[in-house]
Amino acid sequence: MKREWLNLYFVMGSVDCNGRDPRHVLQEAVNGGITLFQFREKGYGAKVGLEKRKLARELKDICKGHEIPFIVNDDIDLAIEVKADGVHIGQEDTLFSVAEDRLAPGMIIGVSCHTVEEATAAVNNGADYIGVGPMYFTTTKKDIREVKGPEVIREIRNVGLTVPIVGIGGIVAENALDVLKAGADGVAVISAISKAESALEAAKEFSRIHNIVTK
Ligand code: TZP
Ligand code: MG
Repeated sequence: MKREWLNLYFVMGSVDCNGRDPRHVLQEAVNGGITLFQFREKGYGAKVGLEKRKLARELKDICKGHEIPFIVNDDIDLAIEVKADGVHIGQEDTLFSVAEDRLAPGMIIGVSCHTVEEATAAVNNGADYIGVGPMYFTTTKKDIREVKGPEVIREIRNVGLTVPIVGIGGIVAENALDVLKAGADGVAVISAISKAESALEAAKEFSRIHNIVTK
């Protein structure tokens, strides 16, 4: 797992695209400079079964052409089937040990964390990266935990954890720098790219913001 893959982590499913074709939205985001993609097909109207698998393969092909790793949210069977580069699991999803046992060696496992304790546990389990959030209020995920802001990331860094971290939840161009300054390697974004008038321009703007901290 390369830390730089977290620079601009685009997370998306078909319901996040305001009725637009998710393949088109992903292609634009790729052209705009995203560095990692997570297929998160969740919520009202989400595709299931064969349709979900078909879309996963199509989105994976778009990533593959640009050497962007393809991560599947929670669905271990799908990740194995499409030979994804990894999975992302939440605290209420598949247990880390179960995911690890089932996945091919070398596959990335990312874990959602909300506290220093959860982050420490995820690192001890061997998580390749952690997603910390929600940083800010969001309506994209219905069952969000308490909003704590970038401060949680600072706390996680202050106890000495060097694990790759991405902040998630309500991140827009205007607050992304605060998340990075708190110690995140990058930002994970759904709606600020998927629902932007131009996913291309939105992704470009986030890439530009990340460049500010790495320069
Ligand atoms: N996990 C915590 S907040 C969130 C997830 C998946 C949703 C992020 O979506 P958005 O639109 O970037 O706020
Ligand atoms: Mg980074």
